[in-house]
Amino acid sequence: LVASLEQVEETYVMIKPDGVQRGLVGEIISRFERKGFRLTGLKLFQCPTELAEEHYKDLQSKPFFPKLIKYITSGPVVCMAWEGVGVVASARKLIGSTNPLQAEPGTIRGDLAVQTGRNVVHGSDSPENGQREIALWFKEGELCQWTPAQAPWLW
Ligand code: RTP
Repeated sequence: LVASLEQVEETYVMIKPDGVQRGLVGEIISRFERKGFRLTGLKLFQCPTELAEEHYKDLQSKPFFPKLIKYITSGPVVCMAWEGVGVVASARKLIGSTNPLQAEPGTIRGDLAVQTGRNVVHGSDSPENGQREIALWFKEGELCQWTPAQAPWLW
């Protein structure tokens, strides 16, 4: 009841190729599920170069941009859409700082990553980017809006 009055948002979370190849898919999905967010999209996907470049277009001028594109396209990623109250900021908290050295223990990067260039997961940085990125990575028929059969104690 209270949750319905608050801001329900959507965010795009992506397990990067290192996360997939290190066998961390279940672990990472589990953290978002246990928190209480709702999964509305999920797929394993080999990202083409053009899509990686579009996703990271704001970083185009950075010196690390070519390396970043190579990293993201180096193997399959897991694309996810998550829905919930404050999910954008909350997902960023669960993920931890960009540089795993600064990420707190208990966060995904704090627990599971070492280097900025191999930081296992992505999360949208604003509700607007959440919408933009979900539209970029998913086709309409790939997303499911659903309501649990029982009372939604968690959102
Ligand atoms: P993300 O988009 O992946 O969630 O990461 P973020 O917001 O925490 O960080 P951002 O600054 O947007 O950078 C995007 C991704 O680029 C890689 N990166 N490499 N100095 C470097 O080598 C460097 N800096 C950033 C990271 O994979 C970062 O997550």
